[in-house]
Amino acid sequence: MARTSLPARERSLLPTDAPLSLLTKTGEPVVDPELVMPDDDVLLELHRRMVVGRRFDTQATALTRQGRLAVYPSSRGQEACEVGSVLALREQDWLFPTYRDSVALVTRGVPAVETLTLLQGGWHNGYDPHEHRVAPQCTPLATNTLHAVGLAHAAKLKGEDTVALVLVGDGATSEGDTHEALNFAAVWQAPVVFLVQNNGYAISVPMSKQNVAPSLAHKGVGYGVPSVLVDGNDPAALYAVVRDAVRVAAEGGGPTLIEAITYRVEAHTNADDATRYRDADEVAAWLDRDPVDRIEAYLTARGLLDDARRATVAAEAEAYAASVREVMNADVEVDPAELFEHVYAEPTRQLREQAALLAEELA
Ligand SMILES: Cc1ncc(C[n+]2csc(CCOP(=O)(O)OP(=O)(O)O)c2C)c(N)n1
Ligand SMILES: [Mg+2]
Repeated sequence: MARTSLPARERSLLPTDAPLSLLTKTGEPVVDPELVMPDDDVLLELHRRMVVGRRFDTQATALTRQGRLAVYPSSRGQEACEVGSVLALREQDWLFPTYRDSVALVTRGVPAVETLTLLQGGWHNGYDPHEHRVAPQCTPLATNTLHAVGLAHAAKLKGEDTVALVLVGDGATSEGDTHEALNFAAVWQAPVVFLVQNNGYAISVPMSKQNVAPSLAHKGVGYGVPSVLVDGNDPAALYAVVRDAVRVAAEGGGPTLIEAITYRVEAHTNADDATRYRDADEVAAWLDRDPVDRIEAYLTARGLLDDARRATVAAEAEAYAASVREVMNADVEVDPAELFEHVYAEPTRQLREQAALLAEELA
């Protein structure tokens, strides 16, 4: 039986030494007794969503150059995590993303224009979190870990079948919030899955400057949270591992910490110059482990992906990017007074004063 399919009390607290994988970097299947290859229809959907997600990401970066977006943190190279984790969720589950996870949002069904409102600077959050069961994208690092544990714990108390999946970066694991969240998730056996996208850097700070634990997954052990280390550029393995952690959580087995080893191909955001702190050789080595190429190679070799389907998916991605361009190229009228709305249920005296001051200045 797959190791990650065991009941909670038998699940290993320690991650494996090597990241779990189902596909080699060139797309050959890996026989791993601990993981089950997802069904063909899931693999095809992973491929389709990753191609569309990557095209969205490229389009969003282009919109920063045209001044249509204030900032965009690209997840290029991290599509296996962005798409694999979201497809592993059930409809009733909640996603707690960060600023980097716009591709996860659109994969979850949040309209592109609503996803990009925050990065455009138009509004704090452009979508209804309840409609999609996607919390607002967190910019303060790791605060979403606590939100996710809170929601998961509340769902459990209410007897609801809901799992919370929280996405964080490697850097966010150095924040106290992550540790408080892991501890309470374990104490309460909350139905929550922590997915750490270890993309090698926290802006310019490499992993070697902020962590000496054997892996980030090892950080679950001290809290009693079973931990999994997975190849984050392997969409099949990523999906399988998250799906299993969601199932365990839904069955009352408690939290799981997953560390996915991946790489941020682009700079931190369009405002960052990554050539100042990393070599081109390092980036090239990771491009060689590209998650989209990997699943394409596997599906092609299996005869599941032919030129016709590849062309259909590419056309869908182009049409999607064109629709994103069209809505984002429209000028938006932003009312500065709206800045003060929805900050508190009842605006504080200070907020009212600030709003009045702004109104006065604008007049
Ligand atoms: C609490 C807090 N401290 C500092 C920052 C500034 N900051 C923004 S992104 C970032 C790096 C985060 O790195 P990581 O968690 O690895 O995520 P990645 O950007 O690589 O996806 C920092 C330090 C912040 N947003 N929030
Ligand atoms: Mg990082």
